[in-house]
Amino acid sequence: MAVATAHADPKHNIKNARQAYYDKISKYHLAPLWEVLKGLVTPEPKTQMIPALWKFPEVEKLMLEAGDVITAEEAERRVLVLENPGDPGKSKITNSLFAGIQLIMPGEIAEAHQHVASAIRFVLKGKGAYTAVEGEKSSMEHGDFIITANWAPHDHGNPGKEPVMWLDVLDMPTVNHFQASFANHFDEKMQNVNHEDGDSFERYATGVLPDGAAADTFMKRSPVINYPYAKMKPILERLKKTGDIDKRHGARVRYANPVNGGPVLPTMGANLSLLPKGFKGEPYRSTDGTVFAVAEGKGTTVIDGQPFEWGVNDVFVIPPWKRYQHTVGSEDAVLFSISDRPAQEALGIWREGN
Ligand code: 1HN
Repeated sequence: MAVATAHADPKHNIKNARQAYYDKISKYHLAPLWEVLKGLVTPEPKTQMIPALWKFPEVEKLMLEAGDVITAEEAERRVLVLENPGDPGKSKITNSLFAGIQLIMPGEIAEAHQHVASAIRFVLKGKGAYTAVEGEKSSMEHGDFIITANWAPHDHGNPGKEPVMWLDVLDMPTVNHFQASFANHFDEKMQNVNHEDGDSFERYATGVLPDGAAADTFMKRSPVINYPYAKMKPILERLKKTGDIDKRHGARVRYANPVNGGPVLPTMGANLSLLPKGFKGEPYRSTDGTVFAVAEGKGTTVIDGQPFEWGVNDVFVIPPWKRYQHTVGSEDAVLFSISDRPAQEALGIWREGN
């Protein structure tokens, strides 16, 4: 009877036959696309990443405790990874980006190294530290945006009196996706400094370019090491004053490569935005997962229907294609943001919507 029942159920038979076939082809490292196709080519972006917010007062407290358990020298870089709760243990905040908070205590240095992954730093708290990038020693002030391009030698130090903390964002997951990572340590702990503080900004980002500015070198990345907050904030105020306020993003500038107007790095692009008091942003979404850091003020961002309330130096992340909307109350707020948009644009896959 059992045999007769199996024959009477053609669906059952075909299932068995298919499974036997799949088992057979797997020995040849072959697999049926038709079983997985719908999950691979999705009609809309699919992500395991979830929206998340890190409150600075909590992070700061825990970060200072790290100062007690490990020195910057032992750690190489004393960084707490901002792990996306949707994908813990991967050192990712989005699928393509790493983010972390770095602490350097008075008297410490973080030794010179270089790697293929590009980094950006957005300075959160403390005064008196510097980062030296490609021979330019740059002081770090709250809100400064500092780039460390692919293979650029860099070291940090804190000759000041206060702990200094900043946000690090790297394209490391992108580099590792391509399995193209290289890194190198130098014999000398610190670089030879041959450019004074602010040199690259003054040379390249004030309306002139050094004659014969190395066009090839700076087509893919900005020559500017530090875009100081003190120079950026007045530009946002100008936009606000003339009403140049985007309905989704507020009064926003894009950090640009002054040689060609392109993004600061080929893999990562950044913006700085002033949300004027009373701002109620229209909804927005885009395929670039975006990390925000709060430079000034407080407000609320509704992400995928969920409200996230933020204050100064908080960091939050919006995964790809999640709809979001910023609102601020009775004071202006300033938001820094960084994403993989330039990489997606270079590949022709970036999209935005509402
Ligand atoms: C790195 O080199 C730094 O140089 C910071 O400060 C964070 C995260 C992953 C890999 C390398 C730095 C990093 C990093």
